[in-house]
Amino acid sequence: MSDKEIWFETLHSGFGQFFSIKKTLYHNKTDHQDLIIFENDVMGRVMALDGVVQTTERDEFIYHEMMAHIPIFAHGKAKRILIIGGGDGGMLREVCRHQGVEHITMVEIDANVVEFCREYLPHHSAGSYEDPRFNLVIEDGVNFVNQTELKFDVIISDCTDPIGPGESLFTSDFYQGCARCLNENGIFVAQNGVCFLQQDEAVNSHQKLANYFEDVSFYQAAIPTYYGGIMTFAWASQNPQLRHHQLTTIESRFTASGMHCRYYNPAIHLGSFALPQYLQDALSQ
Ligand code: AG3
Repeated sequence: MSDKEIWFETLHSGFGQFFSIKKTLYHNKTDHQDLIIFENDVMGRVMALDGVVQTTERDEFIYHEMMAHIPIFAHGKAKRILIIGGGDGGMLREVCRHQGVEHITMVEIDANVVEFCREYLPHHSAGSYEDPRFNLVIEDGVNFVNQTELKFDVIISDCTDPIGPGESLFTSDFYQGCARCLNENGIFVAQNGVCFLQQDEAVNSHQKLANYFEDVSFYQAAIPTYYGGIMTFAWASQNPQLRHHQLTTIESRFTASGMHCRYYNPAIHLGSFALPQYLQDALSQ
């Protein structure tokens, strides 16, 4: 390893992770951020934006399955899905697996992320850009949700952390726009960082979302490359029942879908809403 170039993540100063670069496939500044895609012996291809790992070939399935299938199975009849961000294509791939979904819009601010991930991370999108239900919009997510006339059943905010272009996707403006373009029984989910290291992010999102949604909470999964423990996903809807399904309800929806996942299953679905006490305490202060 010693003769290979080492890439250090810079998200949390003073505590982090590194990757050895077997080969750099792409590295350049886009109009919005610094984009690197490289090959690593352990994690496969790795994509980072502004020094923060966004996705790796080896563990991306955990994140994408959890953000797509939890809200879609909880909803039960989701036909129209909005993905905000998602430029690597992994979220689109998982959403496309739902045959009941009729329309998918993805709003990504950075066309270059889409272009180079299609080229260098082909297993992420896995052909889903060709899906006839799919519509790509290159635009700022905040503008889109505040201006569109379209309505959605599920909104998935597959964003970066609230630094750089991702910052606006953690604002009241964005949450209000999302509440505005959700149908009745609609569900909003968003990545909210690793709560052990980024607890303020969860607390802030919780406070802001509560101004626009009746039911606001989080669910969680451990994703190895988002180091520091579990990642929390914000959950917001006007209907608290959507977060409290019986196992049998989710099981029958999952069975009917004919899907088999690598991380998600109905027991994980229910269990992922259990949150550590330190997070519950922080949220209730
Ligand atoms: N975007 C979320 C990356 C979060 C990184 N944050 C962290 N490690 N705390 C993932 C994009 C995948 N489609």
